[in-house]
Amino acid sequence: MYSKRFEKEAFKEEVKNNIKNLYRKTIEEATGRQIFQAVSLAVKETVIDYWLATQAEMEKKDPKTVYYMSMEFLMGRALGNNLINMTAYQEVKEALDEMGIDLNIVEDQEPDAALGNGGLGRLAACFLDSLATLGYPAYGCGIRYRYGMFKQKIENGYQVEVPDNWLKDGNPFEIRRDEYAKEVRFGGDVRIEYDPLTKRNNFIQENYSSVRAVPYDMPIIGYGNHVVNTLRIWDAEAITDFHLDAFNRGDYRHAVEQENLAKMIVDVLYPCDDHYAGKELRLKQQYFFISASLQALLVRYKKKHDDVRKLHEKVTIQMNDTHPTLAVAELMHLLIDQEGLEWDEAWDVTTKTVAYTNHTIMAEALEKWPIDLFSKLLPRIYQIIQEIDRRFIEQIRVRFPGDEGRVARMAIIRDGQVKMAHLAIVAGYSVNGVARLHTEILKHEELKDFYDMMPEKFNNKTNGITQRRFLLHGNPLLADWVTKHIGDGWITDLSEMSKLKKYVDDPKALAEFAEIKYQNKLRLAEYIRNNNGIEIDPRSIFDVQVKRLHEYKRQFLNILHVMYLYNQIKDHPEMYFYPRTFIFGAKAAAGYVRAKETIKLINSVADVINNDKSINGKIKVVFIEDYRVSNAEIIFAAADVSEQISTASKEASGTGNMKFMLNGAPTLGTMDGANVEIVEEVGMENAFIFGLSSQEVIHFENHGGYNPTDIYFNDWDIKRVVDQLIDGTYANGNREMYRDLYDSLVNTHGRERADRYFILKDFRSYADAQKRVEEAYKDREAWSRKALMNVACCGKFSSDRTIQEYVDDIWHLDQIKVDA
Ligand code: 26M
Repeated sequence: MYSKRFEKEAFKEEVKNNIKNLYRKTIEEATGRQIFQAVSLAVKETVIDYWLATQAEMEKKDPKTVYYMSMEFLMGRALGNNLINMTAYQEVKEALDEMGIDLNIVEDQEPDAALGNGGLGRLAACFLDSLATLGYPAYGCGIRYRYGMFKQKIENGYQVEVPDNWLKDGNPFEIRRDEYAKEVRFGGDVRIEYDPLTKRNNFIQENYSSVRAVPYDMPIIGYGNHVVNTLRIWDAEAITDFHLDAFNRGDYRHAVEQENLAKMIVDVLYPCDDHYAGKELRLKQQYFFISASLQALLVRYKKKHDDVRKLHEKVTIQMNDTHPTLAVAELMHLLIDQEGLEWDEAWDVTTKTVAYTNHTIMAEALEKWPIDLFSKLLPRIYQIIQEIDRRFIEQIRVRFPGDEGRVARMAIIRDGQVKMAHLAIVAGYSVNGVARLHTEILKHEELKDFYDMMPEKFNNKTNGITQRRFLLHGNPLLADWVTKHIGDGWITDLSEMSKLKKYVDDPKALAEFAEIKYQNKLRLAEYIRNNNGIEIDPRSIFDVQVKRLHEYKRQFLNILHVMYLYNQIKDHPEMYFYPRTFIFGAKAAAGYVRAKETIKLINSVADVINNDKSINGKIKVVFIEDYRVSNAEIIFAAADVSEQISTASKEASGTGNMKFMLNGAPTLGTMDGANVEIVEEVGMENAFIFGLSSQEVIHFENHGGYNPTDIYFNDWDIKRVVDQLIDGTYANGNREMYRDLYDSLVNTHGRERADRYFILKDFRSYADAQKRVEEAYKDREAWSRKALMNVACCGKFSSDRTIQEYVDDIWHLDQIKVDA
């Protein structure tokens, strides 16, 4: 019954029928969007069969399952990826061809599911892909935001944010599961009632507001194995019974309030990934999805098991950063107040069930909730955290008698705040960083106190990416070429890529490989022509920096260097210069002023340089609007150079760096995050490394920083570029437009050091590395060899490897097999 595969004729019939039944139209009359819906629904037919088969297998085997809790899942588009993982892409493409429909165009009709900001959200999406592909039972648990990450428009060089109404035409792959709805309660008071029968205090929440959480399930399809896991995202609704009831009682206001609360909670993803702002609504979002997910998880567990004291034998919960850390206290609440466990029993289960991943050392991103806000919104949860804190502090005092400084640094509740990272570490049975260097910095700097007390919890899990989306789907030319040379084993075992090493000295192979890069550059050039109206030279070096805009990621360093090159070309028109296209893509958080100024600067520099005929097109600068998962696939495939230039120690891992490597773009970067491991795999000679080490940066930071004016006044090329920020060169004579960016480099702002991110300090070394890139690129065959070595050495950076490590060291899941 499950073996229904794509039979071409049946599939074509299905698409036609869908268009007829959904829209009362023929294929010829249907719009692109309608065809997308019809095709997706036809695909869903088969998906559902696999999904049912997977569920049946889980029912039978009762395997241990991971619940990956995340505020973000940056899934991108589903249709193409689903076809790829069902190994049906080619057949469907042919079937549609026969109907006069181009699958590529159909795919382009789908909006990205942009339920995430950047690295952390996309990592969650890659992990789900790998879990299903490796046959591990997993649920992603998150929020079904009405509006995902905003769409970025560039107007007059400035970023403008436009709402992303991604559900407007409906989401064809999701299934609403009304029967699994749960109630989530906010606010009110906790009444303590002694029960003489059980001789226990009962904690009863009263006068609360509540919403109804309704899950929507999305299929997560494993590659070629018929496993379909579930991404469960929660929508919020007003509780209608209550609404009527309240209305009848005349409590109209309360009813309307609950309606509004429900609408607000899931309305929009917070579009910042850098700054914790202490917004009450954000805390509501967190509790909403955590409470609903845990309630559902317990119901599912109890269907097969009667002793919740053994929950950890069948369930593990991974918290994607501190955003889901309320899971610790909510699980305690459910186990104690609903399941009747004693505190110690509940704590034993909880601390064997939850684990925590840290994604940043940036202090401003740490979640610390004001006590008054927290205790009003979540009174019972707050009580529980107080008790966890009280017991933890007792333990610190036993381990480190008399060390009250340590108590102050490690307490969960301190200085009027609830520190979520501390709670996550105290309760988690595992604490992991996301690249080797990052984990070392956590152990020896940021989380040193916790590492001293509980070293056994700490471990590293270097991030990875899924090659199914970022090579097989995103770069079909290279994917086919690789398969032709080494077979298709790499699709599920990326370490097979090392077999390409035998071609790195084969001129014919190198020429073919270079030609594929060229074809991909043509594809990107066309995208840029259509979207930016800029003509770029496909023979120029495509030098690419795409990622969220952040000061620590140093897009500013990149554009200052472009300004420096431009000065050189203007001064020495006769000088040899290999044509370069500098490509940027980045969204700035809506309230991050300096990030937005940097976007404006990049666009201004682009305007000036791209319109200067005197430089013969030697440099072009392109800012790609609305960088997102779908255009990322096109960008990575076409890149020659991967810019990974964060201030050392600041980028926890980076995952874009791995996507470039997979697509044959050498890294130009600092020894930061996973760059360190990339270089270790590919060899120094196949990367371009520059800048301060993390130890040097940390040393400067611990000793009051460094003095950028020493550099400014002694390096005239640097001074000239920095001064051009305030002499009107890139601002039509306006000297104020980039004053703040200028100041950030050379003037101390209140408590903020000048050049906090060591841009001037690293400038020369960056310019030298860029020079080495140019020299290396001139030797076209030697360059292709470097590029191919990057592909050949990328095996470690598959999220399949990462997930296998999570399973072996943290989750201990049972694998499942699905016959179809
Ligand atoms: C916090 C508070 C309020 C609103 C939003 C946030 C928030 C959202 C996302 C904070 C951080 C967020 O993401 C951080 C992130 O993406 N970190 C990146 O994680 C990647 C995956 O591990 C790493 O590769 C990157 O180095 C790291 O920057």
